[in-house]
Parts: sequence; structure tokens; C-alpha cells
Amino acid sequence: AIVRTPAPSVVNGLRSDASAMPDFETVAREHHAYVAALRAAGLSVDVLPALDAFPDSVFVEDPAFVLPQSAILLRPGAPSRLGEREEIRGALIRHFGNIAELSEGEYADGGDVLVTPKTVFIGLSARTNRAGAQALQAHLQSLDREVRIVETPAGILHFKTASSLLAEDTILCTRPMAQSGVFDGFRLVVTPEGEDAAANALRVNDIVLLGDRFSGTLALIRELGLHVETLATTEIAKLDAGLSCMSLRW
Ligand code: CIR
Repeated sequence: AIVRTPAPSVVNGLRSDASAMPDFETVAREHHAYVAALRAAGLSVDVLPALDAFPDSVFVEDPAFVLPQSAILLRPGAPSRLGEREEIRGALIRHFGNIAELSEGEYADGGDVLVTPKTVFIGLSARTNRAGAQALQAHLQSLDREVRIVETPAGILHFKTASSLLAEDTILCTRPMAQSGVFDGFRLVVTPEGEDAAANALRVNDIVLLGDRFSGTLALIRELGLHVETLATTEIAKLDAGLSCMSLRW
């Protein structure tokens, strides 16, 4: 996996609730525990240096999209984040060799891309436009992946803010996402009332990482027989982020 150490400027990251001021030391602690959890789940982790000029650069999932065989440099839809693509280019080339990239006018955030064994979902959102989604779709189709471009429910930052893959045919998602029908054909685990933020969980090898304040969701995932590790995500959540956002995995 690739991650990036949070910079002190992370407290100035984009967020929908301006009054929820995150604390840098706590973000750093949450990030540290997250990296340890990825390693404990069996990943080798490349930790990139902090970038104070880019407050949201700790969320490395957004400027790139990776599969085991290839990487594509995206074009994040938030103007303050666009420069993050050049900052991650070197690491992608180091790990993948040749990389593809989106062109001018094509915007997509990695947080809008949900990979399942059967289908890759690309959610249109305030960050991902149709041109970006279609360019990414063409790239994925050239790798023989089936792609569906879908709508992200209104008011949701990223498609994966409200959904994650728990197992080959099982998706954890919020009720509005379940009711949208986008995941018809999958087995769904729906986050209980008040736990929408739990939907951005992260399956890594045999372990599901989940925020530590979602007891209802924890019980539902355990009922599936999956092994869950919980992590503190309170400060990261103030930046509208969850567990998938802080790494690129392949
Ligand atoms: C942003 O608004 O871009 C950051 N504050 C949060 C990004 C979260 N990333 C993700 O869900 N993939």
C-alpha cells in the first residue's frame, strides 16, 4: 500500500462542517494506528513524506487509482487538491513503471471508485465528472474490467463514503445507497440508524477495518463470520474522511 504522513496543515483540510476543527496530534495518532493495522493485515506499506502545501494529501486514495497490474493518475475534482497528482506521480512510477493518466477536463477522485470482483463502480459526484468517469472506464475496460458509471446519492462526498466491499459478493452500505438499487445482485449489509459513517470500512486480506464507534455495524459484520479490527477515526471524520481514503492498496 501507499500512504502519506499527515502534515500539520491537515487541520485546514476540506470539510463540510467548518466548526469541527480537527486536532493535528490526534489525526497523526489515528494515522499511525491505521498504518500499523495495514501492516498487521499483511501489507507492506510505502509511507510518503508529509506535504504541508497540500492539507488533504494524507488522503492518497483520491489522486490515483491502482489495480495489481496498473496505476492511473487521476485529476482530483477539488481545486485545492489538483496538485496532489504531481506529488504522487513518482511513487506510482516507482511501484508500477508506466502509468496512465487522466487528461485536462477529466476529473475523478479515487474515493468514487469501488472495486468488486465482478464490476468496478464509478460514482459521479461533485468531484468526479462524466468525462473523468468515462476516461477511467475506458482504461479499466482495456484491462478487461466491467465498469458501471452510477450516481452518488446527493449530499455524499464520495461513492465510497457510503459503501465498501466486505467480501466477494457482499457490500456494506448506507440505507439510501441500498435503496438506490445500484447494488442489486449483491448481498448487502446496511448500516444501522446513526451509523452511516461506518459504511467506509476497509477489507484488507482477511481483516475488515472499521471505525471504533459503530457497535451496530460491528455486530452485523461479525455475524458474517468476518474478523473485524476497530480503529479510532473521530478526527479523520471531521475532514469527511474514513478508512479507505488514507491508502492506495493493490
Ligand atoms: C476532501 O474533502 O477531499 C478531504 N477532506 C477528504 C477526502 C476523503 N477521501 C475519500 O473519501 N476517498
